[in-house]
Amino acid sequence: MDDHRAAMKDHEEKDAPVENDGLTAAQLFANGDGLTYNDFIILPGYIDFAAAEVDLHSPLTKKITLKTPLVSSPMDTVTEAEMAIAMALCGGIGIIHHNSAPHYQATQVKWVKEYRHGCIKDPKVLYPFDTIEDVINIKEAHGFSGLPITEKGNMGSKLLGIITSRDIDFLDNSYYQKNTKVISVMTKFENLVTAPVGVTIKEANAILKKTKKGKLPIINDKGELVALMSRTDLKKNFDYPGGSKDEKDRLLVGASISTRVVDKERVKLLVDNGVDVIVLDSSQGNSIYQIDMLKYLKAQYPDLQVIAGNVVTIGQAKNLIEAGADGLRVGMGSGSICITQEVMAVGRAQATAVYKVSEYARKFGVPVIADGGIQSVGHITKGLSIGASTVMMGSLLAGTFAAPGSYFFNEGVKLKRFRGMGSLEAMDSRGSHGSALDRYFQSEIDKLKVAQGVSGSIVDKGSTLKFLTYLQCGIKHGCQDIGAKSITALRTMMYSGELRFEKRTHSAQKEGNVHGLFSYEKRLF
Ligand code: CPR
Repeated sequence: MDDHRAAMKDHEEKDAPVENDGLTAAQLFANGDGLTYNDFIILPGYIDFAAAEVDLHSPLTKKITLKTPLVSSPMDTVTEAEMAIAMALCGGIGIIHHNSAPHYQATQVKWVKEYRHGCIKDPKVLYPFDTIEDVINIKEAHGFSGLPITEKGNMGSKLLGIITSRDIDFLDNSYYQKNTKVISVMTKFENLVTAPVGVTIKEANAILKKTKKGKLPIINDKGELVALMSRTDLKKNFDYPGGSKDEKDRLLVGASISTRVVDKERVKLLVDNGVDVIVLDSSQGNSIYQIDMLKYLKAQYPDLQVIAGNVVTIGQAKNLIEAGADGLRVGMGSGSICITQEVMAVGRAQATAVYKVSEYARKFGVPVIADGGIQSVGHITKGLSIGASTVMMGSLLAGTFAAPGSYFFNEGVKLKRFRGMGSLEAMDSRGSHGSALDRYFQSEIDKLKVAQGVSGSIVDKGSTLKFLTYLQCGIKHGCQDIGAKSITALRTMMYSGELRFEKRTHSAQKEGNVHGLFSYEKRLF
């Protein structure tokens, strides 16, 4: 070969496309193995933008787009009003569970829709003869202090005072002190800063700023407590401008229902209270019951967005898309508390399910939620990179402040309860409030319940809002490494084959985790 030809060959090789490095998503999922998020890794791309510039907008349903692709699961230890508010403030959405009486669920929806920054909807209120120990317990269980005390110990009764950490910090720990009645140590009404009913958020904010108080009780002309504003909640107005909102500037919220006919009444209540999206909650969504309910909802409430599921195959997805689904929830047996695959012998590895269903559903413009099995922020980025538009989380959010339930201690570790919705414990609780939790318990003739999940506890993860901010930043950094400036770009890169993946052997997975240390502390943010 002469010099000229050798130089030409060199040149051609340098300019040759590098598509052979790694696999396309289609190749990754081609051979029929069931892959989980841990079984593959995304190869890095080219960075020419800052992580902060990454745009996280992504569709939840045909008509609703979220600013952040995060959804909290309709589980009774994950999503009630407080979690849904936190999710919406961060640009995601919470789906209120239906393991409760219809009016209870509808009230949760109402609280989210009526949420005004700074106003605590259902504050803990003390009775004058409650004790310091009660205050300490509330502080430990819920993480807040600054409790109003009223004549009858509830809202709507005459305000007598407020008790804050400052009132009790210097009391010693003795039996006597713990049993001291709050009335004798509280800051009394005459020394409180209050505001009258009708005060605007702006005015309340100015008062809190000026007085440097943490809480501002709102009272009527009879001196009765009607609302409580909180400084930390007011601050959220400024810290979380990118919330998910409807056209009336109210936070977005979803709610789950079962496919039982009685839940047609439940939906009516939810719609009356302003719900934005309904999730049909079945572990195997491809059923005549779900299809009938879906058709009914789309006919009865044409403007209501309905997410159907759960599905893991193209066949299941096809039926629900044809019946009018506005979004699909994908996952069967991948949840952290789940024993469905073990007990029912049915399900699918989550990454494969997400890829297959998303690839099919996109042809009909139906977005997919990757539901379950999200153990880290990396898993979120992986779910989005194989076609999901949003991800739904249970365990990752359980244990944060806004998850329902109180904290408790076990051997010095601060914990909250977390349970599968098909655990015996969750199913048993349905009798007490007449809910129709039949996701896992199909009909009245099922005399013996077959559990599809477990019940347990989860370690305290602190502030929900901080944790969600960490997740947002994590996804942005992941996208930056990949070279995708938005979630939309990420999906386009995947389907065009530009995004490259690699399977991970067992030892590659071990290598990708912390190894070789005697001890370490894993702090995430
Ligand atoms: P993680 O995020 O905790 O892994 O999974 C949450 C998801 O698990 C829920 O959104 C739901 O789809 C699913 N799930 C909840 N309870 C379950 C039981 Cl008892 N069994 C199977 N899956 C369950």
